[in-house]
Amino acid sequence: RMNEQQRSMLLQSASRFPPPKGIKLSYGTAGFRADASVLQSTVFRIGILAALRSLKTGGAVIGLMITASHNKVSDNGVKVADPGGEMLTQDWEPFADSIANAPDPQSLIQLIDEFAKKENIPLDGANPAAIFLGRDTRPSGEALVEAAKQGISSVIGAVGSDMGVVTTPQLHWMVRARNKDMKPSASELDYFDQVSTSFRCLIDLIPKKSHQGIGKLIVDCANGVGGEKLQVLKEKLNWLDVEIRNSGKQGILNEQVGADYVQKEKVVPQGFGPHDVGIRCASLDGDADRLVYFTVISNGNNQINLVDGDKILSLFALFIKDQLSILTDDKNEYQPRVGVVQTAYANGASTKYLNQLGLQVIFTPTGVKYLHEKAHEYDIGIYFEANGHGTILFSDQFLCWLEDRKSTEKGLEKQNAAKRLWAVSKLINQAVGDALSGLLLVEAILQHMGWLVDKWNELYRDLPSRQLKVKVADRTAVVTTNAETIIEKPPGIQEAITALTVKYPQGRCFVRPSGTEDVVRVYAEANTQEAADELATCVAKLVDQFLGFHF
Ligand code: G16
Repeated sequence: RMNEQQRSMLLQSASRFPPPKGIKLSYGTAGFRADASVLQSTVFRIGILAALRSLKTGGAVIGLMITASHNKVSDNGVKVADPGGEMLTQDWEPFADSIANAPDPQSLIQLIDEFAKKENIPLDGANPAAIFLGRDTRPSGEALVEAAKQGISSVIGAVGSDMGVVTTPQLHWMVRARNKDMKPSASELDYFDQVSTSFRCLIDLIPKKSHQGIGKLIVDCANGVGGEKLQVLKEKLNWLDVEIRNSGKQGILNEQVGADYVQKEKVVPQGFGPHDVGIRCASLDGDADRLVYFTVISNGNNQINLVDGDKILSLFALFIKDQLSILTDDKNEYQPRVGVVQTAYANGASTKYLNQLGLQVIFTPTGVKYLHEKAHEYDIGIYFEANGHGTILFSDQFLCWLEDRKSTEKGLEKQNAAKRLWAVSKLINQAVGDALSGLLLVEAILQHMGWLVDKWNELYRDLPSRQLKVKVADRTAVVTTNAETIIEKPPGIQEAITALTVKYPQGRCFVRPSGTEDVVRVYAEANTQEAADELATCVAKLVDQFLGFHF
């Protein structure tokens, strides 16, 4: 049972953070997200949750990140990182939901008390709890971090360490580094050291013959935190051939810039235009956990060739497969299992390509929490959402085997392949999708292959697709199944969508409620752009008929 001192501390602090009236918040695809003005009490309460999670996991460091990632600048949100750096365990989401919506301090404390009992969480003040806090560049971030700190310090023994303005993946990395890799400092500096060292290692291992220039890279940083951090890497790597744009000095966060905009609208971000034709360009999102590439089409009226998350996944898969085939053959006792994880948004052509590479492709619902979990089932699990969020996970068993290989392999080729895979495991974020380390890996692989961006883009040709958003009265009315490809509720709509879809050659279409914005998303794919556009528009109208504001 909670002791009296703890109870009165919680009561006192909770009364300073009343929940907003008439608003129901829910834990979505990646934590809570809403207009920043209504989030104080939610963030305060998630501060408490993070402290409880740390107590539950024997004092491991938990991460609490204030960000609304790709959403507009007036929104904000909170993501929680578990001890391994991954997203908060899904079993705790219902508790997060219930405390976020508790109407008053008394009911909040009752919920905490009951949950602590059920989960056997010691609330007697005898145990330490540690939380790393971070935030993106949103103006509302500072005050929300303060609210989170108040939540943390109302749990006796809990200590929050403020990491300041960081990318979301940096915070997840630090949490993991502290808990799993036992790095005593686990600071941002360590992050920069590790990614730049492993990047350099990959570059040093490039065979001389493919060592040719691949030209300059321009990065759109969504006017977010990524700009400042990429600048650090640029200086550390003495990397002259990268130009940083939309770094946030002017311009509004995520407004007509960034990975979400570029991937969904398929047009150039602000600050890009005809003068960039032929140059390799990339876009990060607001908290730098997503990455896409593109090139500007000449005379194309701001159109782009999009190189999305699926293509990044394909490039990574190809490289990993190549290195593994140098390293192993049928005679090897140990055959590492490689798995690829995608969602329904994956372009059909990418799945076909990955299958042709002989890789096993698995589908999960949208949200890194699902993809990450699935990828963990493999020795090498590669996951990417089409929107550019993804990474490569390596199992402990595989890394042990690899470590041994690095030194015991006789042939230089094999030794180098082992070293490359090792460097990839150090470079690419093991906790969550990370635009900065992902970008460095793309750059290293392109240099290794001696590939220009067009060559990469031609790995396969995307089926034309279109994504739309529809505002509806209540998006929770849409319930999906089968990795979000089929609508179960409301009745009738799925039949109507299917009837439309079969009219289009290579047609595929699905509808799901967003877990980060108050909209329903429509995705359509077909053999021509006109057909994909038409299918998406027709289905968006259907969604409006079934669920729109028709009072
Ligand atoms: C978050 C999640 C992603 C997800 C995206 C969109 O991204 O981390 O896994 O794909 O939301 O989700 P939804 O379609 O449900 O709105 P971010 O970059 O916004 O944190």
